[in-house]
Amino acid sequence: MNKIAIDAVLGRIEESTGQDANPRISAIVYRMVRDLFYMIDDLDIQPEEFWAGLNYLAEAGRTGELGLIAPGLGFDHFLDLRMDDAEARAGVSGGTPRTIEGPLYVAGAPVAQGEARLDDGTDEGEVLVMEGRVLDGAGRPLPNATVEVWHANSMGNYSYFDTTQSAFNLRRSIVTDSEGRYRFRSIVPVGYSVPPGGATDRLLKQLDRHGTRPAHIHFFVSAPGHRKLTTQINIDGDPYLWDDFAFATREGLVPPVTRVEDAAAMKALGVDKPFSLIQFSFTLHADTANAPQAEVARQRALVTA
Ligand code: MBD
Ligand code: FE
Repeated sequence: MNKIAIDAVLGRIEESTGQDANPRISAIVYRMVRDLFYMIDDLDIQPEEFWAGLNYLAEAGRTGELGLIAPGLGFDHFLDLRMDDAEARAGVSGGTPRTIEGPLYVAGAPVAQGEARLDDGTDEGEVLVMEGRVLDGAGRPLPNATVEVWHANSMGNYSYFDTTQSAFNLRRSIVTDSEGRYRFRSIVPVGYSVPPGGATDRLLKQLDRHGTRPAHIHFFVSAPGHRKLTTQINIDGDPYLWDDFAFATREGLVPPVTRVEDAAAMKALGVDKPFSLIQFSFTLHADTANAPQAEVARQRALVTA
């Protein structure tokens, strides 16, 4: 179609806007409609293709997979890069890199002081100990910081979404001690894969892509007077380490994993097999009025006791 005709119909649609329209929503909706009209015309999208696309999105909504399609198409990572850019412009730099939250956080996890065991003892995976501190920009420890941690089991599945796991398995909120330290015992996670045959999987197959994440552990780290950090660490050596379907692996978030085989260290933990040890400290930025709020409000699962 010619541009004059497309713009004419777009004009008629925009003119239908009422006086009390929400200006932000109107701007976004009309921009989206305009971009999609032009896309339909440029790609000569046929009616069957349009309806297939609409029904595809409806299915993804019904089955709860939009939260997987978004990271799979790079939206979550793109929002991170935009937040990094906004921070850089506000003079906020250094510190532990952020990376995406993903769709599998559950609010309301048990709170522990200083240290916690995350696994319920049923997972045969290798024992993992992770420890470190929460620090401010000057390297000073932050006592009373909160380290929220969540990760998959040795099948790559997350409790709550995987209803076979116990409540809050592999999920805790750990408050740092007087020296800013946190420490937890858990099991080494395995990378998550999107549900086979689901909306995300079928889309990725059309793109000749896989739907697997490398093994990772999620964190929200917060402390009074500091910007909330949303991040992950990766388990080094995972074959998908730099081939994450969600594009979330970043330099600075792949700490070395030490295999501990020392008998005394194993005995101190009460384990009879070697375990993995990760030491990693988080550095937060002080609050600033210049940068957009680091804490992102979004719909999340919440479980209350
Ligand atoms: C995950 O575990 C995850 O972290 C993301 C971003 C998407 C899907 C599953
Ligand atoms: Fe995850």
